[in-house]
Amino acid sequence: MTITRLLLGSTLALTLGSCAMLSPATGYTLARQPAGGALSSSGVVNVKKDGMTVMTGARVSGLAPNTYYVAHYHLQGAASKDPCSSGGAPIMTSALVGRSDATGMLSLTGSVAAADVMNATYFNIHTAKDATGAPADAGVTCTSVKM
Ligand SMILES: [Cu+2]
Repeated sequence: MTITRLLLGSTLALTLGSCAMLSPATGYTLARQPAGGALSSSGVVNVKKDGMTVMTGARVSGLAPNTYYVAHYHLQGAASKDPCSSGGAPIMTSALVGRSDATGMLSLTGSVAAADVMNATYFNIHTAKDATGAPADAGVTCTSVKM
């Protein structure tokens, strides 16, 4: 188990090393956020660094239909070492607001200054109160990220 983890770790480091030169997108799988209640959504986030900009695309299914959602990158919080449980502050310049379709599918895309999100440890999606993107909960789905 330990050996497998070490090997995985070095493979990841090599992959990230080559990514820095070629800057392809890094894909993450969204999982239910511990604070997220009963919704069991699934989805992916693609993060692409392009010079001074980070471009983000998220596709999530299994959400409530016709509902506004808001995504942010977050700084690490103190509540847990697990980023998605840490309760960290949202990075407001990274907010992406969108509305799910009638089947509960949500697509979000946007870009943010790389400097703004360089210390982010997770990306999550909250139910939003409305089109302004004010969060209505602590987050329904989340992934840790390495910027
Ligand atoms: Cu958030």
